[in-house]
Amino acid sequence: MASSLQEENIKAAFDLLDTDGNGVLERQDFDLKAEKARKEFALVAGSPKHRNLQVAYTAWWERIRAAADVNEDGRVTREEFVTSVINGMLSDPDYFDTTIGGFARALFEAADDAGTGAIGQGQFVRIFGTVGIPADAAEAAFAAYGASTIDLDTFVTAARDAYGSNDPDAPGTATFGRR
Ligand SMILES: [Ca+2]
Ligand SMILES: [Ca+2]
Repeated sequence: MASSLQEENIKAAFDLLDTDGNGVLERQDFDLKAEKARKEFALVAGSPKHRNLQVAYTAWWERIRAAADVNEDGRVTREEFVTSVINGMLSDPDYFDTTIGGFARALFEAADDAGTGAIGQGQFVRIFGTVGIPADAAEAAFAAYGASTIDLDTFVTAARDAYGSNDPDAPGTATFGRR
């Protein structure tokens, strides 16, 4: 069974992903997210980093759609989403890497404009801002690392924990403001 913490975070993820706020997830919600990140990090349209973002968001949407859109109308309801994520987590140990991992990497690379392989608090907050997470929640999540910068692997783990950690003390778990 998924814990109530996981379920709360998955519900919060749905609300974040429903970018246009119409109560269902559709391809457009993910296109809007990718565009928001492109603007935030001033990526040149069609550049490799921009394409990576689009590919990652589209892949994430397709994964959600394939698992959750039972009636194949191109729309995923909150209930469909929660059920599919919980089933995915329980049945596939690589679920997060294949869903969240790609998009987290693409966002990290978009923010890491100097290509140093590390990002500071400001970049971290901007990344989470493009997803829809308030700055204070992102700052608190970053502060939990107790470091001035974090690397890609740490960031991917943070994104994974925000989404589905069962450990209330993992730094990323509180990203949605819930413990
Ligand atoms: Ca929507
Ligand atoms: Ca549907």
